[in-house]
Amino acid sequence: VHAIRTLSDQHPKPSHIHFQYGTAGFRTKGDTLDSVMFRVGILAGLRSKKWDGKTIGVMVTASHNPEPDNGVKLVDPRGEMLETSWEAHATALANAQSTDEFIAALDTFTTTMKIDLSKPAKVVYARDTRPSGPALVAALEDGIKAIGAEERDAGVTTTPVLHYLVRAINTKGTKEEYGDDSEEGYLRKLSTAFNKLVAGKPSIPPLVVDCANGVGAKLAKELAEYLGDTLQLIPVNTSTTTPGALNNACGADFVKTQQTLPPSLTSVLKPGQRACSLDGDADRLMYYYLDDRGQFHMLDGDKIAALSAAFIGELTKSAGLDSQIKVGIVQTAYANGGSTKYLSERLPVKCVPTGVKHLHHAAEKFDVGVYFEANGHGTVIFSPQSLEIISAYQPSTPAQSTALNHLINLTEVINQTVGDALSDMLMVEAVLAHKSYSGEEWDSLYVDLPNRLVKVVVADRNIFKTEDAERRLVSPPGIQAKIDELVRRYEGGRAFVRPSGTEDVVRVYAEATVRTQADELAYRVAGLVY
Ligand code: 16G
Ligand code: ZN
Repeated sequence: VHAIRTLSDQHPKPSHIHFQYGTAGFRTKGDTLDSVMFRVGILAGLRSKKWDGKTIGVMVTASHNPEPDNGVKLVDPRGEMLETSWEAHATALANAQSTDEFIAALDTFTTTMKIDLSKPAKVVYARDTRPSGPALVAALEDGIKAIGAEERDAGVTTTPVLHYLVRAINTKGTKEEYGDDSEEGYLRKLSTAFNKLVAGKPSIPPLVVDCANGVGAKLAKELAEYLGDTLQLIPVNTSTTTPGALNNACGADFVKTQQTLPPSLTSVLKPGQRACSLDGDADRLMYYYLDDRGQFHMLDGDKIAALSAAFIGELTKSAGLDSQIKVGIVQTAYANGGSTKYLSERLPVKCVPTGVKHLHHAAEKFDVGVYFEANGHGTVIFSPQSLEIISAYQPSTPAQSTALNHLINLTEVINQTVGDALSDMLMVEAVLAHKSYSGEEWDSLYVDLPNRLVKVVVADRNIFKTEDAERRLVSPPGIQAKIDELVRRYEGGRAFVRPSGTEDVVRVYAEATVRTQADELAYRVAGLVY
């Protein structure tokens, strides 16, 4: 307690701020997060003790948000996001005003959670390229020190690498070993599986990778070396030290929200060529291509889900495993209606509230769960049982054997802990190579309905409550009936309103068969909540 008290005094909580551990952990202006980092260090240590000394991860990043923002989130022992019930504890600890209050809150917490303080604790942490990162990591280290946990600094790396490391460390030497617990181990695992997947396929055209001027640039360059000639990566927007460059007019979020090519790529990308954008911490991926006339076409998370789910379904069938391994899809309300229609005609589709934890948990209920948010965050997870079935399976024909090997390599190329832009990119390229698809052919799996997303600043977003996976508003009363009434007037109309989990706004989404109608519907629904 003495160490905690002394160090806590050095990391005072700013008096005017209320912190909240939300869908993306704590996230706000980087220069207000010092006390939060210190306390998260302690919390990570306690979480590790609760898990009997298993390694807990801490990622310092604000992802696609502007450069001055920063944030922090915890990673559980299997490389997954922090268990939901601890989010409220994190929030409570972060908001204790004085050192005395903080220590009292810690005391209550460890007692009610029955945390045995004599247990060992291990924490591994990493940060993205934000300028506020080093100081925040120093505060985090003070917290880790204060609770007496063993620390491992994974340096500057992507969010998915940190998730990978946590799983790799905790499975080391077990029969579930996930890979070597290093960045090299990660790169080797992904590239080896990818090279096997595309061996013998026609050569893949070079791929432009927009790195959002973030940490993905470092990993993309390293990955390029591991891939060698199999897939030539052309990383662009790699200025990780230029002030203000991060996520600015580039990156996955820019592409998704603006539905346009990053201006920095206009001179790089040629008609017919495809490219992809990562976000600031490389856990989101957006694809796009220019058609022969130079027209931009976006291939978002829904398109990635459609492409990969179909391929995995075909492989399980060719391997003779389709009766034992069922593929399912998880989406959110933001999934384009075109994708939901296409997918639900082929596979079971579940809709859940926004945020990776919801998608991930729903995906775990399938043998193979393919989950993607439209914004490009997602992955594919194989249940432990299906992994066992796959590894024990004896194919009876050469064709079955080939399909089985592809399936095994896919499980290795995919980072199953969390959405991972580089891993997803390799999965997409492998599928495209197998199907001999161009961007255009991939795009034509189904047609996206025109859609519009608007944000509305309201006095209090907390009065907005939703149901049915955020597709309907229950509060304030009366609004949903008016939305229904509006939607009926538009062909192919669909619209919903939900409070943002990361910004102090309410979001409105609308789609319709015709572009102008989607826009009009969005603005009229926005008018209802304003
Ligand atoms: C967070 C979520 C992301 C979601 C977004 C929605 C994680 C790791 N990230 O960034 O999945 O799409 O929030 O933001 O869960 P919103 O609530 O502001 O619309
Ligand atoms: Zn991100």
